[in-house]
Amino acid sequence: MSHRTCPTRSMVVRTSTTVVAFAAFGLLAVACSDSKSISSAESTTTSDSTLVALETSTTDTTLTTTTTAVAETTLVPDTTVATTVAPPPPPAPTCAAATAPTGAAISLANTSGDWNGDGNLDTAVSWAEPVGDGLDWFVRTEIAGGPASSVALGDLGVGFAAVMDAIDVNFSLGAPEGSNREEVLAIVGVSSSGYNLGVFGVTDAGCAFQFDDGAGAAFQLPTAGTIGQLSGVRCDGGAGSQFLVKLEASSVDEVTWDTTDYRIDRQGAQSLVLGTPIAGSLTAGDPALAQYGQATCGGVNYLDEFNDSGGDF
Ligand SMILES: [Ca+2]
Ligand SMILES: [Ca+2]
Repeated sequence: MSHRTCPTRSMVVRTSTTVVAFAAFGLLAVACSDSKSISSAESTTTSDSTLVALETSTTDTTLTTTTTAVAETTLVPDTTVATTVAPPPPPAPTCAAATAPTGAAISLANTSGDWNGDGNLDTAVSWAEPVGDGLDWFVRTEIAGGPASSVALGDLGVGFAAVMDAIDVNFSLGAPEGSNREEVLAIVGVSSSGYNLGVFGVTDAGCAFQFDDGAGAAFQLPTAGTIGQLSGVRCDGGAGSQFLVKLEASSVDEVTWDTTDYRIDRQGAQSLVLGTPIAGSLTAGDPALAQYGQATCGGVNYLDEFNDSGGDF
């Protein structure tokens, strides 16, 4: 009768899994073939242990696969966030005035330099617009990829305006990127013995301005020569700096000249002021005397009122 228990146990195994059924069937077959020497209780115990082990293994594999699928699904939203389009750049700043030469403009002069310190060359232009019997003069800067803006100089009488070149009134090696900006050196008027020079720059927004003297008037550098009186300007620098020096010389006998040098310092954003005067003396014929009646920078002699008094522009 003992062999009748075998089919019943086999049906229970098939309700679990196919794999378990085959394994269990094998075990049961062994148990049945030798049913006379092995009790049914021993056979059942062996089969149950095998079933538990196989079912546990199958369950673990299924859980692992499910966990992996969930992790992959979670990555999708992250990828979508990373491809979000960047916001548009802010609009270019606008300047208070941006007068441009009209078809009637005369006396145009041009120069170039890096006015905003971004490494790209910018331009500047000066001109006059006929107004009635007079002329209105302008200086305009144009930043490459930035704004254009103008400074109105008004009616300069018998004088005129003309941009000449790029200079730097306050270069400093190692200064923060973008803060070393070139400035515009320009004639902004004339005198009985020469010219008056002005300096223009641009603001952080790229808008043009004329440097003042720190006391409400436009900063002007006369370059002139007359009997017993010379005035000029030169660039100077050293140890990674660059600045302008205002020059004056006077003589009562045209033999011995008293000289005065003023370093020009930038004060605040838009002012140029004279530093402590340095006095000296030169004798007529000394080559160093000539620069006191000239505007020179970087080896370029822009105006020479020492050798060519009376105007050479
Ligand atoms: Ca530039
Ligand atoms: Ca500068």
